[in-house]
Amino acid sequence: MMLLQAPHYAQQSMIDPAGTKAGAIDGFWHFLITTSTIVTAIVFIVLFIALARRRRAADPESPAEQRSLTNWVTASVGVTLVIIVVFLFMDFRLGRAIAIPPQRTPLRVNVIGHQWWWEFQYPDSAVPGNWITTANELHIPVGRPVILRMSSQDVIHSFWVPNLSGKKDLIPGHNTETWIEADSAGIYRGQCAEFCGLQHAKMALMVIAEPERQFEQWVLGARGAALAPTDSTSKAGQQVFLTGGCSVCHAIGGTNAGGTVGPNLTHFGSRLTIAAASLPNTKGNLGGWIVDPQRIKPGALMPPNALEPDQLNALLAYLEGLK
Ligand code: HEC
Ligand SMILES: [Cu+2]
Repeated sequence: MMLLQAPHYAQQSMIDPAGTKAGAIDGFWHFLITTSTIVTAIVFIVLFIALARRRRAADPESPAEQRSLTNWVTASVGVTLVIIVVFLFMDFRLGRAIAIPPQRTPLRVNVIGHQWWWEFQYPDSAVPGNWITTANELHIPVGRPVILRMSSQDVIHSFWVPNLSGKKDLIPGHNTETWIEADSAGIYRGQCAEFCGLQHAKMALMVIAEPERQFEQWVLGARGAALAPTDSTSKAGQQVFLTGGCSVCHAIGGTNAGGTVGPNLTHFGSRLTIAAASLPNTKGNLGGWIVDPQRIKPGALMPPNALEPDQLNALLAYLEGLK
């Protein structure tokens, strides 16, 4: 996949943190793994020593031997308890520490879960209605906390971008909140982490973290309506889109397509992937998707489309041109 070779593309991993929050979780995870490994090693060493000694002991049933065994067991249970209480205490402390985002002007984004894709809205407090609505790719500025206000349109989903943050559920009819922050620019893959139906596995997302200036530029572009098509092929493609039923489910800013069942396609041409990071956004993949989404994502809530080859070509030119 071309995307995997893009500069700064981070492999989805919780032990390769790229933000303070993920870093704290990673640190704790390493502490748990190290402690558990040491304990396991000690248990095995003691087990082998005990096996060897048992054969040599003169009288294993003697009161002295029994007392010694009781002491060993009591001590081990005591140490285990202490370790578990320390784990518990550290876990609570970490949970509290990462619950509240750093006190710096945060960016606020609404996240809405759908079967099986992600909707992102950037509210604009200065000009209400001047919102950005996009899908499956969450653009954020580097070094600034991003507060995500989450809900779901259908079933429970869970937002998880391992390199940036732990999981948080998206619950229908109930808002939840979490925050993320990226320390360095890059593309971080995320994944729905709560089984949500047939295509749960293909409900991924990309977080695109850019330096503040680049992010502001993206905002300016994303806020605008889609550029009107200029060449005749794209113009024909727009007609196919507007008359072919696509606009019942999809919105494109600046046209009268206002559907909200599927992802907003206003700037679709600038997305890296299609169908919740199922495939790279290439003309070939897009054509395959439009003709038969069920081949790529069986059960996806988009019907197949029987289009004449020239209709399809025009439609592809139009959609890929929506930068
Ligand atoms: C019944 C509603 C419906 C209709 C009609 C429909 N779509 Fe979709 N479309 C969806 C849904 C839902 C998704 C998200 C599927 C997923 O990722 O699971 C989607 C996804 C897409 C995507 C990928 C978007 C992204 O950002 O990943 C494109 C492109 C697209 N549709 C184009 C079209 C075109 C072109 C037409 C008309 C020929 C069309 N759709 C008709 C519901 C619909
Ligand atoms: Cu899911």
